Amino acid sequence: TLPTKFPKDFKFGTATAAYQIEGSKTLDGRGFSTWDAIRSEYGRIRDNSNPELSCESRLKYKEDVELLAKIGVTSYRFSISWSRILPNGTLSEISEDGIQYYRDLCLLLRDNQIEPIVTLFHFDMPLAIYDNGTSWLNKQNCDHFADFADLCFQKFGDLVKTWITYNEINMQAWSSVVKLEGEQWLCPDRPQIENHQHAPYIAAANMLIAHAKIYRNYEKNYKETQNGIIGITNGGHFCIPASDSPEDKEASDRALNWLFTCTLDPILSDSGDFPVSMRQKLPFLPKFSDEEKKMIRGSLDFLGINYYLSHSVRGITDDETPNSQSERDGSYSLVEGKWEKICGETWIRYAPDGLLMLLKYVKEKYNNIPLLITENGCPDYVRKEGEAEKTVEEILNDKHRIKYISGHLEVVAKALESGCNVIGYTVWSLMDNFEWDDGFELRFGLCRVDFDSPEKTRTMKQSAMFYQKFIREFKKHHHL
Ligand code: GCO
Repeated sequence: TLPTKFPKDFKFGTATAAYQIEGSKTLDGRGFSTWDAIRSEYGRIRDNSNPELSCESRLKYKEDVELLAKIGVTSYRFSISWSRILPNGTLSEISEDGIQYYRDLCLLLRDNQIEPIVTLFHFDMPLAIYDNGTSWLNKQNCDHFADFADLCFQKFGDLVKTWITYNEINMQAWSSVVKLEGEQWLCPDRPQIENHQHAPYIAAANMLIAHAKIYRNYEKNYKETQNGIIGITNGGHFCIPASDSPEDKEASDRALNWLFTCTLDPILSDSGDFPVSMRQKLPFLPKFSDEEKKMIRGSLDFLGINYYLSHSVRGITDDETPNSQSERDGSYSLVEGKWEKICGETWIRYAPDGLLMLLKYVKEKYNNIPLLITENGCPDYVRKEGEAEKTVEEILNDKHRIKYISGHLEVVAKALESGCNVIGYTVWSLMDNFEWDDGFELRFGLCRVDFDSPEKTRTMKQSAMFYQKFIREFKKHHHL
């Protein structure tokens, strides 16, 4: 009965991102992106996989749309590669072939009654402009991004009605620190940032301004004729106090501000600013002008959330070192052991209870803004030391993923019952793909990709069949 609990217009989809699936890195006159550079450095990607290896979805997109249609999804979230459209990152050169590719993809989706949900930035910045400055720390890049978005509205706006400016704006901001500390080789001429600790906040502020510019541009010039909606996706790092003690509660609230609400409060809270607890602790936080605040506040039609796990948080004493590097500004520690490691030795935890709390939190805090779950899913089982390698047959029989997905769907149904404004659920990912620093070690696909075969053969795992059946029942119930 679970599938019948979702309203008729609920979006059931899967997601991918351009750099993770496309391959064909020079086709269409595509320019290189930051991730081409990262991958070409031996040792940077955990499995040292061949930088050319990919799903080749740029060439096999027809087959992929067939797969989507077979599973029966009503929406497909993918991203447009900025440098496939603008090889230099700027309007100085426009690839008509790149534009044609994404139009063809959208048209094919339309023929199959699948709604495109398009992410404009999913971590792959054109290398040409990254070198220029330092990623999002350079305000000029925000203007280039706004130009790119405008071009996308012009070229695809007749076919695309649901846009996402940034994927995981919070995580993108955080990783700019790592980039500065560990990746100087990528930006030898980087401007002197006084203190590396400041970088994520400067990046976050710049990205929020770019997002708002894009939103206001759409509102003014495209909304009336195209009638689409614009959202932003945040990584859904929910935080739960490790105990009832006031110290843990305080630390957990603060952690949530750092990890989650930081990039949303300026858009969705009345203050139009970063959370107060951050302003108090970080006097150097960038300040928004009144004009910027006005532009940012309310610049959102729906909120996208990627949800994979929650954190159990405890407070620490002043002389204790937090246990997690990236969270050092927050002065708190994350506690292990509360949730099941459903897919073996990975960072994923099975915490659907956290998703329910997160959905309720967003409902209360942000006035029940429409919320799209833009990603949720888990990788194939990762064996512990000494455990035997899984056979292909075992990989295809992915019971743990069915448990993971159905557990979260149950929670979404509960959230709907209690009045949360969830408009859709998206599985990460349609198929196994390039998992950033983890290379091909973590495979999140509903469909297996045989990367060793020249055809990169796709095979539906049991979870794909589960999702297919689920959506079929949902459609049947609503006579779709
Ligand atoms: C991210 C993404 C995806 C990942 C997925 C699994 O958060 O990095 O949006 O690109 O592949 O989250 O880690």
